Amino acid sequence: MYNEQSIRDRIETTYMGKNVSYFDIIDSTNNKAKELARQGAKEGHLVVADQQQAGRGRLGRAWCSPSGTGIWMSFILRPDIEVQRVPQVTLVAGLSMCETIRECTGLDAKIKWPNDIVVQGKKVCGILAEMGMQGGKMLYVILGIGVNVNTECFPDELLHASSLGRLGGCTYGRSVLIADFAVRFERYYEQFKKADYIPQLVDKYKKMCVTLGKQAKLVEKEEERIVYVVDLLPTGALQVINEAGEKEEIQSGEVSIRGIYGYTS
Ligand code: BT5
Repeated sequence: MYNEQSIRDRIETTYMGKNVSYFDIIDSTNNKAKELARQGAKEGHLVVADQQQAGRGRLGRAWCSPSGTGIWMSFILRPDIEVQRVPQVTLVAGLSMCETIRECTGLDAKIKWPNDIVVQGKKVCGILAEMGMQGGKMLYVILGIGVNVNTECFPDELLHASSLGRLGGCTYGRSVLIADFAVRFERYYEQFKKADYIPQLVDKYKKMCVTLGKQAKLVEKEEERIVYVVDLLPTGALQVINEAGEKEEIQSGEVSIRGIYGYTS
């Protein structure tokens, strides 16, 4: 059973996911969350759909969101932080979801900077944070998360996609995963808002991140180049050494990063 009640019944947080709007079919949970945010929905409000007809990734890319198989959800956040810190919300969510997947499935989940969770080199989750501004002031952040939970088949073009069910060899409860995520995310998000905790969160993120300490392919628009990934900076940017031996900072949102031999390695 997967519906508003099954999700509500399991959520044990103070405010994250306490209000749930559930839909059998929707265009995109991020769109619905934006609409609700503009109407004044509170921080932590959660929009969930069983199926998305126009699920989105970054830079307008499509997100495959069939019915009965995955978690397609968006949280409304209203953090009182500087706009430059908003991309860090993606990292906090990635850390939380990586822990959730490990805890609920036992699978060896890793984070592929900035917004993918991978298991055995396959993408099982993607995160899309979008911001709403008015008159130079940030009104809300929509944190959209897609997890392939029990998906059996993917379109041929999604070479790097897989699901927890396929990799774990069993079926997992979507409401259980959402509830576990909400607790972890609420805790880390509260810490994240108090800037003192950033070094601790960055340390935890680094331990689960597959992107660090190796060569990688940076894909920027049409251009590809090889860099060595040195570190994750407290700002959430990646520090790399380019082919000329110079240090550069790579901000999320601008680029995709790939392994040289495969999706992550
Ligand atoms: C992401 O973008 O990975 C962010 C995905 C966020 C989806 C959630 S679902 C709930 C909420 N509502 C929305 O409309 N969106 C959010 P990006 O890094 O740009 O990756 C997109 C790429 O991943 C696509 O171009 C495909 O190559 C691949 N892809 C598409 N669907 C996938 C899937 N179900 N599993 C794995 N990979 C997929």
